[in-house]
Amino acid sequence: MPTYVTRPRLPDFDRLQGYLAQAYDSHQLTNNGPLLALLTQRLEELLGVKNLLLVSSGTMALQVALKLVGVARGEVVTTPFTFPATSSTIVWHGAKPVYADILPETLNVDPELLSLCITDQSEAVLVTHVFGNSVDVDRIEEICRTHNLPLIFDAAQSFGVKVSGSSVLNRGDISTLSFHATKLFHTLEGGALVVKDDRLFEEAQRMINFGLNSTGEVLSVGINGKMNEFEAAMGLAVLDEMDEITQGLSRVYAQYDAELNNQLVRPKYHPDGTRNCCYYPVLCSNSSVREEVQLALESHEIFPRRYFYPSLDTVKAYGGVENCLNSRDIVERILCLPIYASLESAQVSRICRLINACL
Ligand code: T4K
Repeated sequence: MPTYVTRPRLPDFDRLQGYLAQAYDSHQLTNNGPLLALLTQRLEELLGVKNLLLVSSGTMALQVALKLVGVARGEVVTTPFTFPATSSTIVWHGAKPVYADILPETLNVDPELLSLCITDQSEAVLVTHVFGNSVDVDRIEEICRTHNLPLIFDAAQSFGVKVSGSSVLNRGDISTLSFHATKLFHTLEGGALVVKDDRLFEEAQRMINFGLNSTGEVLSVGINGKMNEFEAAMGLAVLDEMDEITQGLSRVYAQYDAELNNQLVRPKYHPDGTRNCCYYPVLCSNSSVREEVQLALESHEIFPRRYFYPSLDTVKAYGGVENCLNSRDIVERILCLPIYASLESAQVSRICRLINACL
């Protein structure tokens, strides 16, 4: 059986059925149903946040976030090393992504380069906590305050991550999350926004429901970005198993740390940040070694992924300037190894042996 980079969690079927039965009984399938309300409450408690709004995907969360802070046709300063959704959302809004290169040690955006990218055309900053490794939140917040720019964090990969003892989702103006099936916590498809400002949060609630208020009046331009009750049911069932999931991920992560050859560089994590162990990225010394490792694993039906590839400053469709040398170097050398809670220790050891033999 092939081993992929991840394996979506399928929660206990009876547990899931218990939640689904509630939707069958109530006939409330979407539009702010009781399962959605319960999931929202449990997530806010677990993550230590307020103003969490569940939506239909991580990409929808980004779309809504940019709209909320008024991004229109100007520039958004962002990172080239992230999943395409981050950049794509900017271009979708008719704005222009301006790429600040990354720090090769952390794979996160370089705050000082980010500061240099700000112009009088800038409308917002949108950066990703890559692989759940928190960016230098203090410095980036300071830069955005100085320039009076809204700050959005793409926290799609940061479920449960803390910085200096509290949730990283509380930083900046808005954080967005992905609850796609491949994430450690998921709702099949889904996502969320965490919005600092109460007024903006109310606007977000309207925005994902066609711009309607509670009495059905159209107050603003909106979209349908809602999560439905079946997705919320899946979220609740996965949430019930969260301890087992995080323990399993930590176990696999620690085993890679212990058994992989130290020639493979691992990113440096935020000094005051926690990790959620959702990804295990390794950096080979050059692209030939990366290719050799990848082929060796694939010949045994083990499929690591080139997250992220390509460097987004090189994507013609996004119209950015190709100036991010660090990011373009990293995308040639990086591989994300398989990691999920049910990945067996024997298979992790096998993966490590195959990789170590290439080095
Ligand atoms: N921002 C960031 C930083 C993100 O990482 C993402 C998403 C987003 C924004 C956007 O959020 P969403 O709109 O997606 O909620 C996957 C996910 O689809 C994507 O959500 C995720 N990031 C990205 C990092 O990974 P692909 O194209 O690599 O997915 P795929 O289908 O190749 O799946 C990876 C492996 O997982 C497969 O090789 C096999 C396994 N798999 C996958 C699925 C879907 C299964 O075994 N079963 C499945 O059902 O993007």
